[in-house]
This record gives sequence, structure tokens and C-alpha cells, in this order.
Amino acid sequence: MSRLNKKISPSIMCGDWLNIEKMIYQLEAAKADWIHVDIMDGHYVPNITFGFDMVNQIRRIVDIPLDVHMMVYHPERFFNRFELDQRDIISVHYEAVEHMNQIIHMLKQKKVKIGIALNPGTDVSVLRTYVEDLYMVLLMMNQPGGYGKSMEAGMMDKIRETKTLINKSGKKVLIEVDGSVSYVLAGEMSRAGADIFVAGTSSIFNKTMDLRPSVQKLRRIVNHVEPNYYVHDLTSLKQSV
Ligand code: S6P
Ligand code: MG
Repeated sequence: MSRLNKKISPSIMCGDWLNIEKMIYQLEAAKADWIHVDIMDGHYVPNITFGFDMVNQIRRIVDIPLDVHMMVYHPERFFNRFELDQRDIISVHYEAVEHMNQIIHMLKQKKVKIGIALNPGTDVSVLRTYVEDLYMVLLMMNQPGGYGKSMEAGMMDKIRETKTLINKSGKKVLIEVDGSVSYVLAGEMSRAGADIFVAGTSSIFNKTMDLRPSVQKLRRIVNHVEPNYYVHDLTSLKQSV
């Protein structure tokens, strides 16, 4: 993937739930690449968000891919309820699934793109068995279930390890980072090997909610058109936190 092709996937759970339709159109107009939809079951994570009906309704009003992140035990129970197609990605959590091979088989039959999500504490080596079938690996930078949390220690190295594992496999698998993708950290995440950046309260869903310039700013940072504050510039770091 060329550096200029890095993608922004805004997480709508961080936006205005009472105006989701308006927000989706704003994100599309802001040239967001994907829409990230978090599905939570109240068991795998202590929170409840959207369900398949919401995903299907969003599918009907946009053309850009839906990036469906299932934080759900037994996600296979719901696959048939999603009206998704080959544009879209469904990611399931490695920790929440008993028979990953079966899940992968079902998602292939559904003809969607397949992602495996890992919690911060899950070792990237678990991906080796499945890398062949994956479109994407979703790396949580903090514990799933909420927003506005800090990045956990060791996550930049984890991105690098994932990139190495993928490179060794010879497969083209994308790396998505989710959680704490701030203007300060995103440049370094990108350098470490991340391809897709879930934009939440740490970046575009801030006080101003001015989505268009915020998506553009994050895009410039992950493509290194704007400087990487994390490493080089402590003055800018203070201004942009
Ligand atoms: C949380 C979920 C995420 C959040 C996002 C929040 O478990 O998977 O997609 O919406 O991580 O981002 P931020 O910038 O508030 O940390
Ligand atoms: Mg998510």
C-alpha cells in the first residue's frame, strides 16, 4: 500500500447519535474512506451500541465501505442479519470466538472482507494460522468497549510486530489501529505500519465537531504531509493535545 493510500475510518459511536444520518453524509462529504461501526453486546465488552439494523440502514445511504467491528461473543449468530457486500469488512475478536476457521468460512461465503481484531494483551502470533484468509488485522490500542482512553504501553511495538508477521507471510493484509488515534500519535502509528486509522474522540470527534478539516488534518498526519509531533516536536505536541 502506498503511503498516500492510508485510510481514515471514523467511528460513529463517537459522534452525535441523535443525528447519525446527517453525520454519515458529513463524513462522506469529508472524504472519509470507510465508516467504522462498533457492535457491542454488553458481554464481551461492558457496553451496548448498535446492531445489524443500524448497520443495514447505514449501508443503504452510503457507497463507501462499512468497517464493522464486532465486540460480541458468538458473532456468527448475526452474520446472516447483515446486508453487506464485498466492499465491506467484518472484524471479529480473536478472544471472543471459539472456532475461528468456521467463522472465516462463513464470512467467505458471505463475500465480505474478513478482519481479526486483537485486544492489547493478545499476542500477534495468534494471527499466523489465519493470515492467509485475512483482509485486515484490527489492533486495539486500548481495552475495547468505550472511547477517550489512553493508549496502552507497548502498542507501537505491537504494530511493528504485526507488520513483520504479515510481511513474512507474503500476504497483503492491512493493519487497522483503533483507540487513541490522536493527532499526536497517528503519525508514529503510521510509521510503525498501520494502514487504516479509526478516528474517534482523540481526533475528529472533538469539541468543534468540524469533521471535514479534522479528517483532512488526520489524513495529512498519517501520510506524513504534516509533521510527526510524537517524535520530533514537543512544542507542537503541547499545542495539539
Ligand atoms: C471501542 C471501539 C472504538 C472506539 C474508538 C474511540 O472499543 O472499538 O472504535 O470508538 O476507539 O476512539 P478514541 O479516539 O475515542 O480513543
Ligand atoms: Mg472499533
